[in-house]
This record gives sequence, C-alpha cells and structure tokens, in this order.
Amino acid sequence: KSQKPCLLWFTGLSGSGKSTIANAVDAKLFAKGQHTYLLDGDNVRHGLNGDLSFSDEDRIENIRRISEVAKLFVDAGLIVSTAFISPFATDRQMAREKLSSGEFIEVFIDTPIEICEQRDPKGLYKKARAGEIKDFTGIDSTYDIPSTPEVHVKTADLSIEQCADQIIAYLEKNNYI
Ligand code: GGZ
Repeated sequence: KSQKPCLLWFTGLSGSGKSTIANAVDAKLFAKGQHTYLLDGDNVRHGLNGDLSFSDEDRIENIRRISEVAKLFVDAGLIVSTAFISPFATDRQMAREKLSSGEFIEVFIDTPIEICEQRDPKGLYKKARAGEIKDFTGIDSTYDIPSTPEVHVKTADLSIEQCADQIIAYLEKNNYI
C-alpha cells in the first residue's frame, strides 16, 4: 500500500478524547494496510518521559522529546499519531518546524471543557477543582486554542467513529493514503 509518511499531532484538553480517537484512527489505518505507530501518555509519560512533571517547563520538555521521537518514526516511513495535550502553541509550532513541509498535521480535538469535566473519567477535574492537583490544564494552567489546525474535530455531536472518519477523510483527500 502506498502512503506518504506524516505525523498526526492530536491536541486537546484532558478528557477531550484525543487518545481514544487517535487509537481509532490508528486501527483504521492498520486495517487499510498502512504502517503506523501511536505515541501517547501510556507509552511515553510512563517511560521515556517518566522524569517529567506538569510544570510549564516540563510540559515543554515533554513535547520537545515527543516531537523528536515522532520525527524519527516519520523518517522510518510510518504514519505516526501523537496524543498529548500539548497546551502551548509555541511548542506545537516548534514540533511542526522539525518536520518537512506537509508532514505535520495538527488535529484539534475540540471538546468544550464543560463536557471534559462532566466525563471526568479519572476524577482529575474534581481533584483540580478541590485544589488537590495544581497546574491542571483548563483550570489553572493555560491551553492555547489552535488557530489554524489542519483538522478541526468538533466532538460534541459526533461519535468516536465519525471523528476518526473525519481524520481518515483528510488523509485520503490530501493523498497521504
Ligand atoms: C493536565 C494532567 C495533569 C495536569 C496529570 N494537567 O486525562 P489524562 O490524565 O489521561 O490526560 C492528562 C495527561 C496529560 O499529559 P500530557 O503529556 O498529554 O500533557 S502535556 O502535553 O501538557 O505535557 C491527565 C494527566 O496527564 N494529568 N496531571 N496538571 N493533565
């Protein structure tokens, strides 16, 4: 199967659905015979970046390392997905500039914080509101809304399947797959 290697850079709040949608996209690409790799909190925050906290400084370093690793996988010819909050626009821009033109695809998983907070699958918003977690994104730490993402997924009225299909359609339309 022919493919143009690229990096799907998912960004969005905690609980927005980034990881779930990135997993669904990855599975669909694999089913189409594409070579893929997915980097998310489960395989990076606990391993390579296990030494990093959620201070501004450490989030910057988190994104720097992830973008370097993602670039290696793109160079190896894979369609890579990364699913991290990546709250700062300057760091997303830095990641973009590491890759060649057309390789970096910013995917904004746009879920209103009210919905993220309602879902609160890990109870983190509740803890942040109670002051038990400091520097929580959207509460007392910044999230810069992407101004010109390649793909803008407004999840509120869509199923996971529909969100994933929107991203696959972008890749097909732009001849990545
Ligand atoms: C935001 C936090 C925090 C704070 C722990 N702020 O919903 P989750 O649990 O599974 O996803 C969140 C994850 C964010 O890690 P990232 O590496 O994606 O963040 S960043 O790109 O900003 O470096 C959440 C959990 O870690 N978590 N503390 N204070 N999310």
